[in-house]
Amino acid sequence: MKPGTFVTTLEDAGFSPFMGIPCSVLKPLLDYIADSNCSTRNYLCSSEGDAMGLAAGFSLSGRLPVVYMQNDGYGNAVNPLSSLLLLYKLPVLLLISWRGEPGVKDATQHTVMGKAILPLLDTFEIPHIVPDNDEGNLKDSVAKAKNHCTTESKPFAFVIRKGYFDRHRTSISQSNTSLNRRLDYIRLLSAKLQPNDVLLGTTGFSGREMYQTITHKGKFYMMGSMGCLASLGLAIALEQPEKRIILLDGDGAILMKMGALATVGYHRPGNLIHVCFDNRSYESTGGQPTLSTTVNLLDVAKACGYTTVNNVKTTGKFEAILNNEAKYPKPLFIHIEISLGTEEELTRPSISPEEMRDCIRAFLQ
Ligand SMILES: Cc1ncc(C[n+]2csc(CCOP(=O)(O)OP(=O)(O)O)c2C)c(N)n1
Repeated sequence: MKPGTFVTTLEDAGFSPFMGIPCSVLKPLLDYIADSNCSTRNYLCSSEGDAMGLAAGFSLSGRLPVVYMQNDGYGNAVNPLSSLLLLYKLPVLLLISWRGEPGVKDATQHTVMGKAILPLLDTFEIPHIVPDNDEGNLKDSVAKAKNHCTTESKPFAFVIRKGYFDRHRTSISQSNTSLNRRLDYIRLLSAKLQPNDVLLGTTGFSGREMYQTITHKGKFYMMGSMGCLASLGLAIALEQPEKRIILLDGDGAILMKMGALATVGYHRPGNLIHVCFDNRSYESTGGQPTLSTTVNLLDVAKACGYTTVNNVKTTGKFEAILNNEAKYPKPLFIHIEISLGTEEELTRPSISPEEMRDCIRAFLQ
């Protein structure tokens, strides 16, 4: 399906504006919406729950908003969906990508939600359609969605399969190429690791690059649960005070669950180093912009109670911090500004989540 046809069909039926969190399946759609020829307004936000709150406000103002998300993000949307949109009967159109569809090859982290998404929509009594490529059928489906939203005053969902959208000719990704890439920092860190260090990587490219590049035993790639790395790392830091716990996080992930920084600041583990790779983008879903362009994450970490915060724009400065790391009281937040770009051959771990769990558990004993 051409993303332009899709958006125009929705707009013609009165659906707009758009808001949400990206998924690579929706990349062509988001590339199209970012295109200057597209009249639809897209509101950036921090999480799928945040997007649902926005949608409720637009709905109260008489609009028919569209919230896009990955099916994993449906988990974040559930609370405002149930106790705001469904409770007050506020219509919204949900565009949910179907990662982990049973029988379709996909990354492991989508297995549970891949099976659950349609039954979950049924449980919430949200009618849903899995659209095919036919433009006539799309018009009928959009009319059905519009009719449900206006007569029942309730949400309706489109569940979008992998490969549904054709590519759009221009891509959102833009980068500040004067900066180093994340991989340069990960390689540097690899050379400075101590045998007892615990290295935890987030959803997205940070975790994947770390897992592929670094052979250190005490590593763990938290491949799903976007935004939970600080909480996970905090508990390990509190339980393992003799080890250095190093978190490799992304700006999009931190923004999604920014409250976790307050939890870290409150408990103040003396052995936690929290690295934020800030490329101002959701790079792993196609380079869509995050809110980090207008958020000073360094100030946020400081206000949340991190003992030391540092901004880094060069590998030289990062190296200097690592060489004198004992001088920086923890928790230490290192905000690294990076350019876009990763390895062409970036793989996903070949071991299962349970094997990964067993490796890190054994290391932590
Ligand atoms: C709850 C949830 N919403 C959306 C996604 C899809 N997703 C996977 S990685 C990612 C981008 C992460 O952005 P960032 O933390 O900035 O890291 P980068 O991609 O730049 O490495 C997104 C949106 C997800 N996995 N989980």
